[in-house]
Amino acid sequence: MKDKILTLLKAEQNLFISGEEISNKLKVSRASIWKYVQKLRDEGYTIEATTNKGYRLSSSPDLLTYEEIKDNLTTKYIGNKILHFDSIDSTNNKAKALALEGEIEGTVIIAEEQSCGRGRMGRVWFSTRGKGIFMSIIARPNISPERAGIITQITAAAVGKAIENFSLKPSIKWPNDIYINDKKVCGILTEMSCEFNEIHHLIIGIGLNVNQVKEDFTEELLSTATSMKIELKQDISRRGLIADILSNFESLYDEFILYGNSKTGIAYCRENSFLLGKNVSITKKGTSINVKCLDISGDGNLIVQYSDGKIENLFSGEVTLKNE
Ligand code: BT5
Repeated sequence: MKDKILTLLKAEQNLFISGEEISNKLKVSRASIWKYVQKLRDEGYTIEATTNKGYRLSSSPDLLTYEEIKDNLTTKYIGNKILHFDSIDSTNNKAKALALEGEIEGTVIIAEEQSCGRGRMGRVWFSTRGKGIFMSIIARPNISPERAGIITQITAAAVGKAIENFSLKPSIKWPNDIYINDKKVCGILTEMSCEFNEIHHLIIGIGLNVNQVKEDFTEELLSTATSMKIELKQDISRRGLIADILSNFESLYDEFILYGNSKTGIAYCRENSFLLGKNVSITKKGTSINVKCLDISGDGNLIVQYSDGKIENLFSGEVTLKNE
């Protein structure tokens, strides 16, 4: 009911709507309307109330609820259902639990804050309240598990393209990081549940630093992390950005899943790669080995060359630049 009242208030675009009209349209008592208006105010909406005129929405908080995102959303199925949490351990954990219960493809879990945001291999993703994007998409691609790496590349391209709209220059550090001016602005955590040759579900977790200022980062992260606001020196609407990411993702994902074509996403990752042409060190079975990054394959693998000239396609892994 709260969301329905909000929709009516938004539809009036800064004009008053009487309590009677809301009550008639939604078949709800005037007392209940007042109660829901209070709840909306607690969430940060500014709603004026006058005895003669009724209610008027004068401002909305920068919240990543479906109600706030839907006006910008142009997707067909990705984000048709958005579950928004004020605080959660990890959006990937929640998405995984829901996927196991049968949640459909395209559902997106978003949180304002994560208490246990995760990176790869048990690492922590630092999630400042209300300032970043912390979200997970549930996907059920009908592809073999070895091709799942392409989805991480497609996601990186979707986020990269959305960042570019702000005249920033993102570069993608294979397989799952996005950098701006040599600092990490986004990390992607793709987790898969599969059996033999079949994927049950993929959880695509995206952590993007949007409106953090330097003081929001820990001392340790300050030298390696950045946010779009730090780079751009202005606040950014997280709603519009999320809608862009989801829309970019849907078109690249559809191209791949429906037509087997991953060229656009991979080409973007190649053209905006942080690694290609560079000498890096990779970790294999706990040992560091120096290699040169040659290319990204059509399957989203990193093609590297060892010092003895041998060339190999890496499916996943840790890559460290020589000076990191
Ligand atoms: C990643 O792991 O970069 C994947 C991060 C995915 C986070 C999203 S948020 C929504 C969803 N729910 C989750 O629980 N996770 C996903 P990795 O490549 O392992 O990098 C982790 C490393 O990045 C850490 O060890 C830090 O060095 C650094 N880091 C942590 N928080 C950061 C931040 N906010 N900005 C930049 N770097 C960060």
